[in-house]
Amino acid sequence: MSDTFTLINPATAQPIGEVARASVDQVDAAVARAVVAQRAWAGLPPVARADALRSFARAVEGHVEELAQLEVRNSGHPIGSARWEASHVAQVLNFYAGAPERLSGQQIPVAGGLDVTFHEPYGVVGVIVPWNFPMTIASWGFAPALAAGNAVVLKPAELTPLTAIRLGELALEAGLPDGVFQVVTGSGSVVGQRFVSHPDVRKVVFTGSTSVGTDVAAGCARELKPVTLELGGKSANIVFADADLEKAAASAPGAVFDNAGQDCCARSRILVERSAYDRFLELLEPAVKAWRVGDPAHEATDMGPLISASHRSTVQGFLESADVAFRGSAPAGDGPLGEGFWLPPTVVLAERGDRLAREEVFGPVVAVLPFDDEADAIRLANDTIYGLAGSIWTENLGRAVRVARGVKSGVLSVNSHSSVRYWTPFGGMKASGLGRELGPDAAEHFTETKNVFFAT
Ligand code: TAP
Repeated sequence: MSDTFTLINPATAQPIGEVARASVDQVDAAVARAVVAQRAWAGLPPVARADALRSFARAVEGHVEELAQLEVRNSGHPIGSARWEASHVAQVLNFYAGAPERLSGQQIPVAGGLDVTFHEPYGVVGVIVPWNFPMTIASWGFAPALAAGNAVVLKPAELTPLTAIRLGELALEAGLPDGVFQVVTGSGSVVGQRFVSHPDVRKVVFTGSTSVGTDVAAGCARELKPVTLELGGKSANIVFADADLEKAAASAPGAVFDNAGQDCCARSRILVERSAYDRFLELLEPAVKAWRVGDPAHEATDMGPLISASHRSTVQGFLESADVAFRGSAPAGDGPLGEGFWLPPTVVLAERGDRLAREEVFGPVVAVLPFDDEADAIRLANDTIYGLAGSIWTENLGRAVRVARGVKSGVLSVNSHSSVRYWTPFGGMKASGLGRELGPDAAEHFTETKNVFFAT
């Protein structure tokens, strides 16, 4: 096997560079460096770790444009989204820079002595991320892990390593000690698997597909190693007849076609109360047709290409026998973008039980289904193996609360499609994951509690 792999710009299908493919020995060398570096990192005063993370955040802030341009070329993200993603990484680092000084334990009343708990870092944490949001998802793992005193070895997806590599360089330039944060590029079956089996990697954070995540979890279980899993989704956008239908329809394309639908939180099912179904589709059509698909480097673009030719074929496979209601547009022909991996945003009418109503597509395809009443909406929303995100549109507060309690998803929003805020917990139920990232407690999730009793 070659020791490098070629990166492709998905908007043009042209090669943009070569990146190293690490061997098991190279992973082992990175982990060995991390073990040594972690001891010193954890031994620093908390304020020194906080300062180092703030300095890393400032370095990212100072390179937002460069990181965003890399993401445009490597991942096909529209430039506006890519700038948001790079800024988000800086915000996540700043947020968890507050954690080292707040990881306080407890003093527990006991007879005959003093009892205290300590939050101790695991040691080395392996973070494995997918190609859809290469920077942001990486930061959800590495920022709280570093804050808690761990060293991190990050494996980006083979398709999209460029921003991760740059973040590794920025960490060093910002003064993070050598070895505390390393980026190792290579395949999941070599680098990712070695994180699972290596005895000195004491925790794994995996974001990706449910099938690979299940194998990673099984491997970690054999090693008695904790694992956080952020997996697939088939989130429902539930629209009741009493909702502001104009607002719900105008915002629905952004909730599913953002990042060309390659978003674990994509609201890829729109469930509409039967009495509002026709009106909602009437309102949705112009909103989908206005969705601007094209050159990701262009400021006005809403949606770029899919990540690869093979992923586009997979998504097209879902459409073979679909009842397509309407489509948006996408670049075609022999222009500079003609060879890119384009697919127009597509709205299909589905029946309950259809593949498109239950399986994750991970592309710009949304299935619309009618429902009869509140209980039916909850039943339908829960009719998949997943439980990551979802939206509820209604003007009835009591109904919003009842439905939010009934839907088995980790992240829901009412009259909005917001899913990710670094200061609130994020993660999935059922086959969408295990554990939570982000929010006030994430740094603590990268520690083990030690209890010490002092006899007096
Ligand atoms: P996967 O194929 O599962 O890959 C994810 C990561 O795991 C990649 O870095 C991959 O490396 C690595 N990997 C592959 N095989 C591995 C193995 N045997 N052991 C350890 N690591 C391995 O997913 P994907 O196609 O990149 O991403 C799409 C999926 O991720 C979707 O299902 C999506 O819903 C999910 N996702 C979930 C979330 C959250 S937050 N819940 C966020 C984004 C995406 P290679 O690149 O080398 O294959």
